[in-house]
Order: sequence, then structure tokens, then C-alpha cells
Amino acid sequence: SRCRVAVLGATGLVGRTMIQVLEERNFPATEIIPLASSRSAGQVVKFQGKEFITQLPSREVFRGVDIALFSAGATASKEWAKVAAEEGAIVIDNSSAFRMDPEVPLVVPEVNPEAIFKADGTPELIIANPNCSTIQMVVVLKPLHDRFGLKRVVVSTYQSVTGKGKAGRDALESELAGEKQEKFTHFHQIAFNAVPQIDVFTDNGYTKEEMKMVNETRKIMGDDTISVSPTTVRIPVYGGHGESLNIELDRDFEIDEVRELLRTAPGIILQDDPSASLYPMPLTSYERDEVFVGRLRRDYWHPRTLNMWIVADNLRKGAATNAVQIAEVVIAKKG
Ligand code: 2RA
Repeated sequence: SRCRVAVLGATGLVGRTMIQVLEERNFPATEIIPLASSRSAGQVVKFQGKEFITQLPSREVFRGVDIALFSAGATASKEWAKVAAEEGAIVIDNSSAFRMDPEVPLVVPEVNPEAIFKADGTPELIIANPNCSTIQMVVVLKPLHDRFGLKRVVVSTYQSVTGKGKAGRDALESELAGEKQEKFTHFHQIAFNAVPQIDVFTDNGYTKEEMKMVNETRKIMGDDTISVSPTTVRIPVYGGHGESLNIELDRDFEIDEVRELLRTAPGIILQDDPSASLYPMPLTSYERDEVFVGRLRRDYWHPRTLNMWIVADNLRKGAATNAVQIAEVVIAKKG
């Protein structure tokens, strides 16, 4: 059934990608209600050949909205998610505001789509979209967890500057143009560099980005016995986040069995032929919706353990596409 879709943060990099993905996937929206802060209100947004004017969020604006996609930061989500839900919208929130709230499901459709729905079969009113670096990892961990049991993951990330939206992209561009950029990557230059800090440090020496990977993975997978040991690093690339995964399973495996399992798993494309130097890279994952897997190999130096390298477009599967896929599951059930 056709529905009215609001997008809060419509003029940001993720918000614009959400609208692009809704159009590409022919999401059955009768109209888009683009919402943004006063800085961006008034901007024109195109959708399915029609033009919509970006407005300020308000309770009235959410009245009659069926799906509200949020990507305007945690403060805006805390201010507007419950209001939108009270007005009848199903809120799919890409911010960190509700991800660890026990009342709010944290969903990757390939992993835990059932979490979208209450016991009575109706959708939860607020559904949280996980952090980009977590989404691409759990898409790959899910089939392994189901088949072999999952004990521990050591993950090192190589994250695109677009994880920080337009600010990240503009920072890299201005540095490459020779202008010094002060406010990005914690006052370090990002061009020609690697910065092992994404978001702020917490008391335990890990950054918020790293603790998101630890905590969100356990919630999405529904398994608090999984241990995740993360290091998240910003690098000056476009196109997606890369992640090196060292995965210890509960049961041993044949590497060809793992390869076949991943080749046929939902949301995954295997790009793995060392003889042809074929493996995933950010530039070849750009604007794609799948998680690309390569460099699959046994870890000969630790039992029941394998290594792999995965890449996904952090603006798409890492944010916008995952949110739209959740919306597709919601409306498919509504019929
Ligand atoms: C980043 N994952 O890459 C965080 C937020 N998108 O900056």
C-alpha cells in the first residue's frame, strides 16, 4: 500500500542517500516529506519526478506520516522520534539515540528481521538502524554464527571519511586542495594519513565507535557470549568502510564450506580470487548495497579461526539502504 514517508535530515549525506535509495528501489511512497533544521529548510528535494520543499520538523508535520526515516543526529532523534510515533509514524532511526534502549529493536534485515515486530505482529513504533561499521560485520557473522557457533571476532576497520557525512568529505577535499582543515579527525590531517580514533574515547581506552561494535553486535545477534575486540581507524577514502576480520568459531570448518556458505548468504557478494588479485575495495563497492567479502583464508596459527576482508558502502548498506530495507519489511507485513 502506498505510504507517506518523512525524512528527517533530508539534506544531509545520509538523508539524501535515503531518498535516492527509496527512488531506486521503487519504494511505494506517494510523497516524501523532507525535514531539516532551519539551516536547510526551504531546499528543494526531487523524488519520482516531483519536487518537495524541505520543512522544519513539527508535530503537525508528522501527522498522517506512515514511515519516518531519521538521520539528523541523536539530539534531533531524541526530540522528534516519540512525537512522530505518537502521530502514527513508524520511526526508523539511523542515529545512536535508541540503539541500546532495551525497548527498541536494533535491526539488520538479513540478521534479525523478526525483531521489527511485537508479539501481536504489529511493528515496533521506533526501530534503530545500527552503526555502519556494525551492519556490514553482522551480515557476514550471521551465517557463520548459525552454522558453526561464534566465539570471538577481532576487527580492525578502515573507515571512509564519508562516515562523518559532508564534513568528512569536505575536510579531505580541502586538505587535498592544500588548505589546512582544523575541525575534522580530532585536529589531525586526514589526507595521506590514518587516524586511529573515530568519535571520542571512553573510560576504558576504547572509542565510542569501537564500543558500538562490541555492544551492538551482541544485541543484533542476540548472543551476549560473542566477544568483539575492535580497533576503528579513519582513512582518506571514498566508497565504503573496509574491515579486517579474524573470526574464531565454536566448531571447526572446511574453508570451502565457509566459502560456499558466504557465497549463498543473503546480502553478501564474494569477491575472492587471489590469482586474479580479486578482492573487495572501497572504490569498487561505491553506491552498491551488498557486503563484499574476500581474502577468505584459514588462520593457520589459531584453531577454528579464519581471516577475511569485507567492504560495504557505509552510506548505503551501512545506513540508508539498511533503513529502507527495514521499511520494506514493515510495509510488506502491513500489506
Ligand atoms: C563514522 N560510523 O564512520 C561513524 C558514523 N557514521 O564516522
